Amino acid sequence: KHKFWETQPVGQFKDVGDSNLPEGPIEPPTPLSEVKQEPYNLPNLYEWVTCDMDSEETCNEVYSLLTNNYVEDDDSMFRFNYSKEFLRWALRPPGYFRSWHIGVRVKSSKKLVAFITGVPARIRVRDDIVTMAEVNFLCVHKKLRSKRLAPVMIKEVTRRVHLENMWQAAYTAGVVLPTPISTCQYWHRSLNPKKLIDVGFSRLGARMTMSRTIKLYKLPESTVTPGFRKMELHDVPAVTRLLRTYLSQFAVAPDFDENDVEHWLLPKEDVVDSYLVESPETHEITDFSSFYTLPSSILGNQNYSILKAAYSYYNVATSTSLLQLMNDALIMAKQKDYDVFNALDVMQNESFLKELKFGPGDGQLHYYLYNYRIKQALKPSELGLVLL
Ligand code: NHW
Ligand code: EN5
Repeated sequence: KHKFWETQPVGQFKDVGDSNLPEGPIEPPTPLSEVKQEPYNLPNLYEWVTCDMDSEETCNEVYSLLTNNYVEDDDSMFRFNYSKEFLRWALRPPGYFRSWHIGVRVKSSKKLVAFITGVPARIRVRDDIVTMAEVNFLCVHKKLRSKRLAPVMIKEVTRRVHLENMWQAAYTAGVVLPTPISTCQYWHRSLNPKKLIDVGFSRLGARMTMSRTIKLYKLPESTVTPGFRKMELHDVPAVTRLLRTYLSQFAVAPDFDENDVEHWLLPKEDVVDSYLVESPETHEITDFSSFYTLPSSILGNQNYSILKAAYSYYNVATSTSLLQLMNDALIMAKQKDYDVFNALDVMQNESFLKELKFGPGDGQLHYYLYNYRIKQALKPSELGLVLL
């Protein structure tokens, strides 16, 4: 059934539930001298390239490959439309390797037809802090699908990760592969219900009129938590401390230091938004909320071409409830003209989803580790990791 994945060091379906297998790396590292020195073979018409995301031209080519060929929903009504600024941010975190930004071009025309990326990250699995690659943006042009190009891309990124002496990876996908460490549900909170219904993202509920629906999703004009403000550079140490303490409770979570927090969480217009609560009395940073911006192209609608979506990222509440904090995040997203606010049922998100009028979507997100076994699948609430 999975001719490629059966050959890889990942949890296999036949081993699900086998409690005799130990947690941890599936195979040991090999000496670097034994890592294949040459790239894997591609079909003859194609060549490997390393994509320089600093180059405006390369970034444009990656952007247009993904805009036209990346992830769609099950009914092909929407397609992710990561912005160029977002891609630059996602692919250039502290310690990134240019060699992990891998493209495939047609030799004759130089057209970019496939892409895969890794970025380094320290991920804690229970008590074990592991330096991993986060693999993302795997994309093969629609006209080159089902030719077994994806396994070659995955083997090539694996080889380049090994060359940096890293032996594990984390990735998410909407499809089931061998084998998820957890399966999460997408939830959606309408901010602009009229548009969402017009474009087929959501439907008018039974016995609901448009005006009742608009009223149902109305939010206050401004945030309610005293001391709620945008995060600034000088907040990095305090946010890092707050987040590290919070994430320590989850079975799988990033091990963020101050450099990581500055990169991943300092606000960047139309890429990542972060807010915090500074106590009006003590000036302590007590709460934190963030979301990233990932629009989707609306495929074949007369009136609209873009759906503006915010995705819940990392949130920590200590002085107020997570419910009130996330309500303020919804208010900010509404102020900034987002159409929908999306969240997974990870971390403590279940505590606010229903009350804040999120509804379950038709998509799931499966989390995976490469070359690291987990004894039993985790509950989404045991995951402290959000990938882009
Ligand atoms: S998930 C988003 C993936 N991208 C898309 O869905 C975009 C639209 N689709 C496409 O471009 C986020 C193509 O359909 C793709 C497959 C390229 C998906 N992950 O070439 P073939 C990520 O980027 C397996 C992993 O004929 P294709 C995470 C499939 O099961 N494997 O198919 C990426 C089959 O193998 P099997 C996937 O449709 C994580 C084989 O590919 C997959 O033309 C990557 C078929 O290949 C997916 N999303 O191209 C893994 N989709 O064994 C990283 C399909 O079942 C692992 N497949 O026969 C770690 C590496 C680093 C390790 C470091 C130590
Ligand atoms: C790697 N980092 O399916 C990511 N999205 O629910 C790759 N559905 O938007 C993995 N089909 O339910 C990506 N509206 C996997 C996800 C791929 C994209 C995807 C789903 C997630 C989605 C929407 C639109 C469905 C359109 C028809 C959806 C219902 C919203 C409704 C709002 C009101 C309250 C009830 C729910």
